Amino acid sequence: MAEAKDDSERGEWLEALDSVEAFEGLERVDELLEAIVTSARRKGAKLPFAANSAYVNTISPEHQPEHPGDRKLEMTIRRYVRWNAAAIVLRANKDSSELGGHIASFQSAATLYDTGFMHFWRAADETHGGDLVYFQGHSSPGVYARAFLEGRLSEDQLVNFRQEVGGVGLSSYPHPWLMPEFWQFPTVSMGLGPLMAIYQARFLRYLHGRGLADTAERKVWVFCGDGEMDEPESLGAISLAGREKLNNLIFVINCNLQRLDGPVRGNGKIVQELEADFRGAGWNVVKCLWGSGWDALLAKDKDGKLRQLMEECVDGEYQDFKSKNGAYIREHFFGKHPETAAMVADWSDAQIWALTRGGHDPIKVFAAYKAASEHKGQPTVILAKTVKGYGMGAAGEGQMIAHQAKKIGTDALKAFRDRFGIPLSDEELTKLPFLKLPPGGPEEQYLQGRRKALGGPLPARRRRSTPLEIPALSAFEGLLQATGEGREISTTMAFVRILSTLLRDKNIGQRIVPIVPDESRTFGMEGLFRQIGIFSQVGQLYRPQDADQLMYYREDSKGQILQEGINEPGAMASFIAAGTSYSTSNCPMIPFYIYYSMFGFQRIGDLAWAAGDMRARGFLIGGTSGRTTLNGEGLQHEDGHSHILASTIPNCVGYDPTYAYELAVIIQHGLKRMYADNEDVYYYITTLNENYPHPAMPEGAEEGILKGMYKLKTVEAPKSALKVRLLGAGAILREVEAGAELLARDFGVSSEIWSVTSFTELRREGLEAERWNLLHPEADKRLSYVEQCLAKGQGPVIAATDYMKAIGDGIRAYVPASYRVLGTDGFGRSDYRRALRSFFEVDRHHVAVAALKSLADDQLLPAKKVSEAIAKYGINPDKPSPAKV
Ligand SMILES: Cc1ncc(C[n+]2csc(CCOP(=O)(O)OP(=O)(O)O)c2C)c(N)n1
Ligand SMILES: [Mg+2]
Repeated sequence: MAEAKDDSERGEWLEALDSVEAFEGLERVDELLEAIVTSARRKGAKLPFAANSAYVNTISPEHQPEHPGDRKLEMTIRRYVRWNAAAIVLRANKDSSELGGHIASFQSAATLYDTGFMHFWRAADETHGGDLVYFQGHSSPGVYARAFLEGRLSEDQLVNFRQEVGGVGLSSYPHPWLMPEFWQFPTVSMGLGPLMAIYQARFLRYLHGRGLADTAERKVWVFCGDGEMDEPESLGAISLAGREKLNNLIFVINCNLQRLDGPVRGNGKIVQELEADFRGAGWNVVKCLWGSGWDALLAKDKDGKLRQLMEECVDGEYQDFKSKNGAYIREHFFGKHPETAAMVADWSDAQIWALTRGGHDPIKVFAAYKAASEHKGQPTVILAKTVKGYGMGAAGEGQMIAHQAKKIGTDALKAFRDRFGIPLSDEELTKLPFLKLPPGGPEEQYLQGRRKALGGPLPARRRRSTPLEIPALSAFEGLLQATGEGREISTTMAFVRILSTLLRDKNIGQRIVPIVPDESRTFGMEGLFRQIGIFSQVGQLYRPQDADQLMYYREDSKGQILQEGINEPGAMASFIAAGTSYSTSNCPMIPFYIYYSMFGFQRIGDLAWAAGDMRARGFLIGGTSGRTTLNGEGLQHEDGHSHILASTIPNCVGYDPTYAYELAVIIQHGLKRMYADNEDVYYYITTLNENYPHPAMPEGAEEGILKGMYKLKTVEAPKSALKVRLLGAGAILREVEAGAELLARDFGVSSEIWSVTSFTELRREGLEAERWNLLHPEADKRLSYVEQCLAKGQGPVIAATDYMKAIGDGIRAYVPASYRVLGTDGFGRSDYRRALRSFFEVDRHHVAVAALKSLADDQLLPAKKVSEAIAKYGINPDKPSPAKV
């Protein structure tokens, strides 16, 4: 009885639904259902969660806008682009496959790119700041192919795809470092593009919110592969985009169902999975799955069997269908149900084969792009279904091996030519010529006309922006003086004072972008919350708990701080967006990203590499650095290697200063290099949380501070000829100073003390000198800076650092004396600083012992003296090595 009642009731509801649809349309159905569902949820009903819509296009044919272009001309142009893109790779691989390259990915995405270039992407001009397009890295041949048709790249450049050493070549992937007037965003390390783009879109809002640039009309378009979405970075920040309502952001995910090895989700459906992910994160999802040929079939699908079939098939099958032919699809797809088989019973196999996927249909793609561009209040993701290697036939279309295909046999090449109507004879074909559109013809005019209408060519990168006026060093006068009797500060505190000074500077104060990943209080920066505010598009919708405090937690729509939460990759992406704003927005900004040094390069190394490639400028401040200086936090927090990692990035300038005046000199000079002289470098500076007194800057020290070392002082031992040179860096310089006192007092050894602000810069300079000498064997030898510094003094050289020994070892070749390095190799652990420095053998006692041992090795002292020192300072000579325990 109950069941019968249920059924009839259900029938009534369904009938009502049909009737609403028939008389008022589907939108009204949506509205009513939403209201009913909301009401039912509030009553406590447990409705099943469904994040998915049906496996069909989001935009129905009735809602499809008119395609405004000349589709015939566009098709011809696209075919030329397709051909040239393939020819670029085929020619590079003609003789050997050493150079590599990809064909199949761009062939699957050609219409997706073409539609953007023809109708959507604005270049920067006087009236518009320009859209920002993140091209999928390995689709670069397609982008080059189009730039060639536009006359922006020469045939010579195309021939030299992936052959850059001679100077005319094209980079494998988008690399601003290698093609600084062309590529804006390095995307090829999968996942970084999507992540960086989200923060880029948010940064455009930041610039707008703060009144620094008008970015209201600008959009960020991001092209990613469906395989790429498996990278945690790809999806990791999508909820930020949803939360921040970034409707200036459009993701286009090319769902060709394949990655490198095989299907992305052979046993499932990547489109449906991504739809759920993005919807859950608050995005507008536009599925573009089926080409126009399917419209009539779907219109006939009254019983829903075709839709059911579309949902039943998994991606492994969809890939297989498109690798075969029409007959195969008739049998294995439509043939699964008698109703669907009947739908195409009177179709030819060729007609079935001609049914395309949404991402290959310009009309569907245009509709999706238009909807995305006009959507309000949410970012949009377009899930475009395509075929990997589209048009490549046996050479790659839907084939497992599609991704790696870089050679095409003559038959497959002919098939490709015929399929796309490429005007080449059999004989011409094998020479793989690059095709130009007939000069002055309608296609050429159309191509140029479209880009003209959209403001100019893309991609294009601005190299230079207006130089900024940088404050003189005297602006930091307070830090150049000694801290004074009994006052102790840390370099972190000194940094905060520098930052405060800069924030107040009338020329560049507004350009400073402090970025923190939930560590402001750690670094004593909480005063800035109140002073300059935390950026929030909606201001502050609550009364902060500490509102009655002087320095309360303030969010503001004009706030200057980017508070990224516990999210180092996101904060680094903000650093990159701010650090490249001089190029992307013609608005130089000065990011200071302050974080726990251990969660920097080690954690986000690939983004730091991308920042270098992208020519980002700004300051990374590795706080609480040093393996024995951040003492209590132990193994996971104590960084003794970030400077080594930083040194792997060619244009990252690293410093490990000890004293406040060193920090001031370094930052002031960095500002000048990056923002007045337009140098494409960025800085990594470590700061410490250890408090101690700071001396005044020694006269004339600036140059040495910047080059990497300068003589700090001499500690003379009375009545002795024994001399050593002690180099100290960062936190350990002060142990070196104390060690020098021990040496003088206990062993009558005099020391020259050098503060090493940057072993990395010293090594780089040394390498350059060495290289020059190698290549100019008969010229006067160039002395490295290290050699110059140490040429005059006497005695062995001992260096000590809170970083691994490798950092000090880097200058060994340039030290004109015996050289010993103390460093902190091994896992950190918690204890007092004094205990840790003893454990890692970098404290004053070990400095003294090391100096004596060097003197003994140089036959200047009996070895017995070293033993004496070991005993005197209570060192256990048989204690296990800190690098091993
Ligand atoms: C971090 C990272 N890992 C691996 C690669 C190597 N790689 C380049 S393309 C590719 C497959 C890409 O598949 P998908 O994202 O689906 O793009 P499609 O070529 O199918 O459009 C791989 C593994 C890379 N570039 N970056
Ligand atoms: Mg793919």
